[in-house]
Amino acid sequence: MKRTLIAVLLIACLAVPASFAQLAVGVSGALYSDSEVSFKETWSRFNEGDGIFWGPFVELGMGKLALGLSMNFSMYEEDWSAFYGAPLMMGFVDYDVALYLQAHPFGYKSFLDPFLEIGAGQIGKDYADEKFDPDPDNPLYATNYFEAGVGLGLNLGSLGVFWKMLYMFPGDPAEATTTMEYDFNGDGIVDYSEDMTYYLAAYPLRKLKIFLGGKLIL
Ligand SMILES: [Ca+2]
Ligand SMILES: [Ca+2]
Repeated sequence: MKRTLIAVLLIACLAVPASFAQLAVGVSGALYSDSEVSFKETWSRFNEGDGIFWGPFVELGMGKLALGLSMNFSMYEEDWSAFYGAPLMMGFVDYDVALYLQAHPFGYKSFLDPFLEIGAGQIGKDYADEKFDPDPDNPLYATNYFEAGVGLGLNLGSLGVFWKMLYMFPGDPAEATTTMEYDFNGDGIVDYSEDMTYYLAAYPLRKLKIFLGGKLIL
């Protein structure tokens, strides 16, 4: 989640001097696919609600540019009864965090608002409950990616809705850091510790993600 922290700081730094900028907050749902999905099919999959990642986003509109940070999540349970030897449903969360830049040729608040977007993010999976998580500092699977695509928004004053479709491309493998502790003489006191960095198992990256969302321009 270091990436998320950097993204938040970046937006905060940019927000301070940009007094002409417009801050927007909103909620979006994302669906993932390996082939292009029509608007009609997108709408029906959102209505079924299956496999949609929901979450908040914040955007900073600056004339014809906007900088955004989105976080989308999907919570679900897996049946671990066979593995555990007793009935057990284990909760997991899949997440997708992205930092992106948009170009709005008609302006960020225009009524008809087509836009282009590029960005970078991480998608991954972890235990939903830290209590059961053997490694709370790191996800189970994660994949870094780049994204690029198009969108269309409709804005009525301070309220807006939008659709966007982004292609995702794999980036550098996601790293995790964990502290290894060694007690050489078995007296219960750690004699040596070091941070170990390793690559996480990859989260399967789909070709496309399609968003529907709404925002409030503050
Ligand atoms: Ca974890
Ligand atoms: Ca020792």
